[in-house]
Amino acid sequence: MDEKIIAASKRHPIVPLGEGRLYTYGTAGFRMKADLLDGVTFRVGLLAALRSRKMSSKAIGVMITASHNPAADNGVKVVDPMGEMLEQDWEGLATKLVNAPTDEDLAAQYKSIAQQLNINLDAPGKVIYGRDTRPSGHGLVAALNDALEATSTQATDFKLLTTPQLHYLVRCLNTEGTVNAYGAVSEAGYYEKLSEALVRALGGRKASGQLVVDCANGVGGPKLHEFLKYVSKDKTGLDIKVVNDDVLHPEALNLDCGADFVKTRQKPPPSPRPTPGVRSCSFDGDADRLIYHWLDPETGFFMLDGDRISSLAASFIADLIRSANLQDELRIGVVQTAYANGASTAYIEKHLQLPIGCTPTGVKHLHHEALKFDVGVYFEANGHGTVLFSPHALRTFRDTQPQSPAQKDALDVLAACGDLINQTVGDALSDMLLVEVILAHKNWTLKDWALTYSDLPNRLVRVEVADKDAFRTTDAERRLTHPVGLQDKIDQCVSKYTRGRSFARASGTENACRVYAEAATRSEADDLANKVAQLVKQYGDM
Ligand code: 16G
Ligand code: MG
Repeated sequence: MDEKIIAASKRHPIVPLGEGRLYTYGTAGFRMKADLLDGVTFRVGLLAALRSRKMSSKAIGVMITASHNPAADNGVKVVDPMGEMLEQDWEGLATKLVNAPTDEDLAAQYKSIAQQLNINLDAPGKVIYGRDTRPSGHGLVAALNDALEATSTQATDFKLLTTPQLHYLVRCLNTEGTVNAYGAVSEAGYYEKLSEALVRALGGRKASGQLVVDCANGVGGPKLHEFLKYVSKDKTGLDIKVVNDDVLHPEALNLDCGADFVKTRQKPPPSPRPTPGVRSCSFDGDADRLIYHWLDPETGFFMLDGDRISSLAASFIADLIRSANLQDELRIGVVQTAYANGASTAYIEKHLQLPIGCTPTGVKHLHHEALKFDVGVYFEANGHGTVLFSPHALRTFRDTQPQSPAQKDALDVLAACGDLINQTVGDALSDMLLVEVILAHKNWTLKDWALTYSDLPNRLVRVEVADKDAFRTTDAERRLTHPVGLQDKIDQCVSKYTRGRSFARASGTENACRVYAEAATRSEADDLANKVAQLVKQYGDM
């Protein structure tokens, strides 16, 4: 085994990052310029081989993607058996394994982790993997496969997939043949499950008007085309026009399009030219983020981000739960991060009267918190999120005897939503179908949806600092404990603005700090963001 790993590792050398710098498994796994990733991916293969054996030979997923990042980047992350993100303790092991200085050290680390965690290396191991459309994905898959071969791990290549599809497949594979079977273990199984749930969730209603879907020139494009083959336009009213679906020119990926572009630039993708009044939405490069938007003929561009999707979904499901007379039986809650617009938080708390949890940035934190509810709605403002239903909730939808046609309808739609909404991770395609279902039920346009509340103007600023690790936070990243004294200064600053709120945190994906600010007016929000950014810069350079 040792020799095999060492020999294979020699074909996938790790590129030293230089003095004191380490590869770290962050919020999105390992992500960087693709040419640094060959050795990293090989080593992640070793980690996945260990993880599968630790998890009683269950299948582990590995996804090769850099999501919304530029085409030249790539990334690799590990999916746990139920389709969740890799368990946090293992992130440290991943970092350790990837930074082993020599091939021999690597093989020794592999064995020592197995020993420490009582992993039987002779047990069977199983890993499945997929990749987005980046050309560098081919080579990285080969590196991954070499690690699986060197460790005699059974490997299945699902080729091109969206990230949420891989999460789906991992869960399906590990629940196959059990009472919790999640679906057929194939891409077709995914489309069948969603298209069938879509019809049930609509319950005879139809989507109206065209929906233009910007696929960021990423893997979402071909996958959405594929999905549409499973959907009857007549039955569902779904009239989708797929745009920015060019996967033949790799450099086009995420370039001036996609969910991240729309969210950060607060404008529609310039191409194709947006038609005023048409309902539109954008996926990111691996189709796990969704942002709705449209160009209003009178008032201009308007965006419905993750906060909006979250409050829409929460209000819809809470209404259904009341119609099903289950409000005393099932607890529904919403989970956000500090980036959620204050207006959305107030709307959910005061108007919808639902409990809210706030967690640090990163999907795994939100997901974990959402599991505490029977129905947990979680979204990051950037458009990543989903709705989790507990086994108890799903059973209740199925087993409750309806006392009226209205109650039956509510129970059926709730059960359908449980199948429509990806239970493993945020999924742009599945979330989009949910939004379409809700709009059809409410007979709403995007404008009706937008009118539910008004966002507070906000601004995000990126600040370069010498050492981002000097910035440490508490209270779900809403307050800084370090550098000492900075939080007081921020508080003083914030207190001068109407409805002002601001926080600073170290990025988990780049070497920089991010400052968020919101206030009653555009100019106040901009001003507050700049003032806090100056403070961060000043303390960062001290
Ligand atoms: C990663 C996270 C995303 C988060 C972002 C924040 C996952 C799968 N992805 O992309 O949820 O919003 O990082 O980036 O957890 P930042 O730390 O650089 O602000
Ligand atoms: Mg993504």
